Amino acid sequence: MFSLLLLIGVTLLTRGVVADCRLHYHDESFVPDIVLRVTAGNISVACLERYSVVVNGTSPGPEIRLREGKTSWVRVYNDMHGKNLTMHWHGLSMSVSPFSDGTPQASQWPIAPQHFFDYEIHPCIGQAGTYFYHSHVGFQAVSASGPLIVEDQKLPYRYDGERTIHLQDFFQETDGKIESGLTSIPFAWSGETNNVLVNGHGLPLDEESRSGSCSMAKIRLEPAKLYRIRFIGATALSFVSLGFQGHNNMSIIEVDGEYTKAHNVDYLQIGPGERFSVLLKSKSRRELKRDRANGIDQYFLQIETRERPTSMRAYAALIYAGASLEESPVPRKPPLTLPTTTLGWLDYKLRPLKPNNFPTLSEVTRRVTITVEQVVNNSITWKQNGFSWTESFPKAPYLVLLYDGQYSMFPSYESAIANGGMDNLTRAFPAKIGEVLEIVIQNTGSTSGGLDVHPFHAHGAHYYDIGSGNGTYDVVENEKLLKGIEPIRRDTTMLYRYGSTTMPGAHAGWRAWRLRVTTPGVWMIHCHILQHMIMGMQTVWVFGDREEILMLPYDSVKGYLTYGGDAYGNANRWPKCLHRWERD
Ligand SMILES: *[C@@H]1O[C@H](CO)[C@@H](O)[C@H](O)[C@H]1NC(C)=O
Ligand SMILES: *[C@@H]1O[C@H](CO)[C@@H](O)[C@H](O)[C@H]1NC(C)=O
Ligand SMILES: *[C@@H]1O[C@H](CO)[C@@H](O)[C@H](O)[C@H]1NC(C)=O
Ligand SMILES: *[C@@H]1O[C@H](CO)[C@@H](O)[C@H](O)[C@H]1NC(C)=O
Ligand SMILES: *[C@@H]1O[C@H](CO)[C@@H](O)[C@H](O)[C@H]1NC(C)=O
Ligand SMILES: *[C@@H]1O[C@H](CO)[C@@H](O)[C@H](O)[C@H]1NC(C)=O
Ligand SMILES: *[C@@H]1O[C@H](CO)[C@@H](O)[C@H](O)[C@H]1NC(C)=O
Ligand SMILES: [Cu+2]
Repeated sequence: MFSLLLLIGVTLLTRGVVADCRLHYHDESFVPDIVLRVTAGNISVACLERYSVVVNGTSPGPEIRLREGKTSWVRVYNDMHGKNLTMHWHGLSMSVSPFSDGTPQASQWPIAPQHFFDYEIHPCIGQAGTYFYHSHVGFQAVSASGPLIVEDQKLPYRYDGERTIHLQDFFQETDGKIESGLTSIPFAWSGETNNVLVNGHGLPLDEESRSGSCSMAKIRLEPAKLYRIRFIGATALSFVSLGFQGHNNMSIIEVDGEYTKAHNVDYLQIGPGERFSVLLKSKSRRELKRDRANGIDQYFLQIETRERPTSMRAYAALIYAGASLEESPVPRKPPLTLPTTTLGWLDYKLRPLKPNNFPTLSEVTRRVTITVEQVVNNSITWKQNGFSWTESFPKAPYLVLLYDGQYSMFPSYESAIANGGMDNLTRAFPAKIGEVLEIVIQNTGSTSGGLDVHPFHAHGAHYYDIGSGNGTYDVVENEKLLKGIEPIRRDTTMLYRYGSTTMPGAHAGWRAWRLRVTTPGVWMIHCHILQHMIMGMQTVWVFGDREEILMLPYDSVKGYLTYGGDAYGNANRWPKCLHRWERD
């Protein structure tokens, strides 16, 4: 139990949910449900050393499990010196815990070095699924991430066991060097990924660098079982295609935390930020016996990167009990032929397991187009409707500025409407509660004619993904493709490229979403490629009017409004935390 702290005891009624807003001292009597400790140091990955930010000493960090409909407190320690930190709960909507979303300069101050912060997380009923946590500062998420599973009260599919496959990139340069290169004049690229890691494991591509100190990931299976395999795209840059050798097709049952009707595929395409659960039937004893008689006793998960100058291939091993080889050599010849990028993969094909209140075109109140463009000169920046957003703008988080009465940072709705959706003074996209937005992300040729792919991710709420295509979005044509179907809700989907070059500024591919604006707050929509984020490919959305956003009494949020304020604990001080949900 926690000890109760004085003053504020207002109970708010938000959308039928009783949200609390009492301040509590989280002293020694308060026991967080989960504790994560973040440090920076040298780690050895895939036979290489790298100075990395890690959670609980490892990359990926430990898998954490929450329950839908239950409030959990996660205490995150920034044990680093000279580095800020936030933790983002990727895919969870954080609807009533606005200071817990983990976006620096949007919803909260970062956790200062040698401080800790207690995140209140309440996955609502219906949000069970596959997520991950990651730092939202600079390039830290390349290594500071881990699986986050929201367990079901009642499973809609039955299976015998589950496995998590957390995919990450490995860059040799440090975060600091990569960040400064991407933002300096002249521009310096991070380089390409050295490897794609599965659950932190990988073998170097060149044989000379391999040694006993690293190995590929082993995924252990028992025969004749149905497994739920949860794939997490926690890569920084890599967009991958992957498949299992020698196994039956996989059946997709969950995407980005929402259950779907089962859909069979023989490969997956996963961009940074996306998650998929599939059901996979393991081999029967008879099949294993037959294969062993033919000298096969292990199978590979084959992973290949796409849409980069060169394609990289990585493997993990599927191992059944009794396999003769424990250490898997890399196959001499790739066992699978994985397709090149399938443009529009699964668009219009997946269906929600339960009706999801998909808004029709006639319900759409406003269409906002985010036109993305790469501006190339001595520096390279990404712009949305002519503006970049990085952690250095604004000087304090929007939510903090608003609570602090700096209403000039409240985006002007009128100016935004006049300007295609964005208010150019605050660089924010405002929307009113109750609006149904159609958000179109429009790819364009860079000032030097280049094109790239971008996994677009939204915080705050899941959107209905209404597809993608070449050229310019055409609402009439797309409506034909949507006729009679109910698309699923996602939080990350790919903006493809339909060629590697085009004319500067030419419209060259789009992705579109519909969004019911229900949750007041400050939420980000951004490309999930970490390099692109640092280069400006982020936007901030302000949902609700001033009163709706500033729903908490000022006295109860004071500790959140300064960097290192009372809501943040340290060695000498317990934090004073706002409880929006009572703990069950
Ligand atoms: C992380 O490490 C701390 C101690 O260093 C431990 O108390 C905590 O349980 C660990 N968290 C998880 C999720 O394993
Ligand atoms: C980490 O490893 C790098 C490369 O091996 C080395 O240059 C550096 O000194 C090491 N740093 C620490 C803190 O051990
Ligand atoms: C940490 O964040 C604070 C507040 O935004 C900022 O003033 C400070 O420069 C940051 N520190 C580092 C090392 O980036
Ligand atoms: C596996 O999926 C592919 C298409 O994705 C299909 O052509 C093939 O028939 C499927 N095989 C089985 C055994 O379902
Ligand atoms: C290069 O482009 C950036 C982004 O548009 C701009 O801020 C900068 O002034 C440009 N520099 C030059 C030398 O043109
Ligand atoms: C900002 O938007 C206003 C319209 O609201 C427009 O008049 C002005 O030119 C814009 N400024 C810039 C720098 O884009
Ligand atoms: C996309 O459209 C452009 C312009 O019409 C065309 O040149 C290109 O071939 C198309 N790409 C694909 C993959 O359809
Ligand atoms: Cu991008």
